[in-house]
Amino acid sequence: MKNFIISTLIVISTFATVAKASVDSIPEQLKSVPGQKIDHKGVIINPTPHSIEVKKSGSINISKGFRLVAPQDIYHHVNDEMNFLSLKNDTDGIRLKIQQGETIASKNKIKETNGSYKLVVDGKGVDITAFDNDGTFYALQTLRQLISSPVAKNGTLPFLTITDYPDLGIRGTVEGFYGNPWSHQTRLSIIDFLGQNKMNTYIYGPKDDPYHNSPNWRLPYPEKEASQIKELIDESRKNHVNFVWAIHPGQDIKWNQEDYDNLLRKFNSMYDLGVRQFAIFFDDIKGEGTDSYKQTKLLNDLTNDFVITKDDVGPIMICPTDYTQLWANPDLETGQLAIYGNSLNPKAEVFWTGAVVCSDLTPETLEFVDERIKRPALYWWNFPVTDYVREIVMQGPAYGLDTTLTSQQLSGIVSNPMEHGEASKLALYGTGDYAWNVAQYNPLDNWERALVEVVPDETEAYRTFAIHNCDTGKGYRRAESWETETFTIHNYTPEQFENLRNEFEKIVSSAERMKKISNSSLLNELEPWIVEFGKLGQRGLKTLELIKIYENGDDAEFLRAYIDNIMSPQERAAYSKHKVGTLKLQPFYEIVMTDLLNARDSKKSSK
Ligand code: 14T
Repeated sequence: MKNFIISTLIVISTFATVAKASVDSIPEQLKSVPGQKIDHKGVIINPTPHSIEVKKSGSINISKGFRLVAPQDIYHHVNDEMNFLSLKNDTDGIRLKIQQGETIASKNKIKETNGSYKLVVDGKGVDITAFDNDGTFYALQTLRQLISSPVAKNGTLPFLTITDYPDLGIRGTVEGFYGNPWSHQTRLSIIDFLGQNKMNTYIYGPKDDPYHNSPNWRLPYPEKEASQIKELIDESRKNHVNFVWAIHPGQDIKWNQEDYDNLLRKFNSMYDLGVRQFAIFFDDIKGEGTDSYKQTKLLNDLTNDFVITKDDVGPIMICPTDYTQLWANPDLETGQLAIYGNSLNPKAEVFWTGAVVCSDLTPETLEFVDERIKRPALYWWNFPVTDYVREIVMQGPAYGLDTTLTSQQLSGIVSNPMEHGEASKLALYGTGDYAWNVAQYNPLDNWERALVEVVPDETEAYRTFAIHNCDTGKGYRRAESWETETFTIHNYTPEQFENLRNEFEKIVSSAERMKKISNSSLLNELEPWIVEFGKLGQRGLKTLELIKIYENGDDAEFLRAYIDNIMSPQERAAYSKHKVGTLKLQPFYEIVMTDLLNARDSKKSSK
């Protein structure tokens, strides 16, 4: 036992030195999150509408449901999307009038762009004018959110006018991580979530799907997988989401007729399942597959032989091997990006991840890539992906996206999420908000709203869990625990002590409450981290007690309590698989434990 304690103490001091270095040097940019919480006056709509004007007075009673007035051709189509409304045919319901099309849009001075709409609530009812089908769908999503907003709790909607349209054409997610691909259920749920938040793109490209990757990209999906993909496509269509199927053939592709035919055959089999847009990923490969000219020729040939001949297939998206400035050859003639720019079909979308693999979206990095590819890049945001830090669950705000950018600089943004799909919804909620309304994007406010959306029944508990589970420790660093102040045993005020104790208590109770949330898929994903979170809370409380025990001066009692608060090797092992509070709270524990022991030692030797 004694040996164990001594060796543990040694281990701890080693850990603590590392931890101490990191807590003392928390980089300035990890200390806060951009944006601020806003009072939305009970009207919560995501993504943030471009313009919303709530009238000072006037409201309609919606408790009796709606009566749809729309031209025949859109009546049927809209009816499918309205199951959230109680639709009536009698005269009791509030009139919901829908008009759609370019002519009516231009007459009403609505921006003539895909997805654009105007929604008016006044004495006559609800009036929707949309540019196209997507616009009507988005208007109905807005209406759905209005109805479930706090302002409508009493069964009324205030008079208001919303004018709205997306800034970026491509908004959504790329299932592009290493690790367990999402389950079928998760995918369905994500696709619904995308539709509900006006995102229009789901790119299917999990690295660990054998039929996406080498060598089996050549083979058709087995029956079960094929029928599930069909279901995903159906679900996507209902949600106005483009299902883009990606292939990752570069690791073993032979640039010959046989493999070209293999690719064509695979694309055709995916087409038969209903896929209408494709992506080719050449990331993370070595050897022949990286050849820029061959990649370009392949995309161009496929565009001619497949996309154009089918005529209902969208432009191909391509992820270059040079997908980040970190290793992209910058040469304006011989670099891969320049070769794409000079010869790739101009309709092709080209992915880009920024200055490094996981990085912020900046004007500088887009300037670099756009100049070379000669088109606005499609941003592949490696957030909240955690395939390089699987012990972390990323629950922090979606920030690091420049709010001055326009569709001239980027065609869209897709977030590469965690293998934990439900837990990734916080980040997708932000990505969609940014892509829809770039200039007004407010990361912190978005996160506050996302927490309510994802865990409506235990939002406070989820917030406490999330705020302490953001940073990666390495790679794409994220602010964490930004509302919590820690301290050292040598320097703290009673108030700081009290605040921190309250926080650790909140952590313990939040961990308990999180076990009761109704979203059971989210709970399943988070469960091991929730367990660790509860233990961290307990450990923190004991650490604070220990400081007081030490100050009281009873050495025997101190030693007993100290040993009691040492993490056993088993506890360490469990923690190392599911880390929580890595930026501030766990380092606080490590540092205090070391400092207390050192303080006791120097007190003893000075006697
Ligand atoms: F395609 C790319 F844009 C991309 O980001 N590719 C991968 C992606 O699948 C992965 O999820 C992501 C985050 O880890 O980064 C890329 O994968 C890497 C990047 C590296 F720098 C794998 C290993 C690396 F060393």
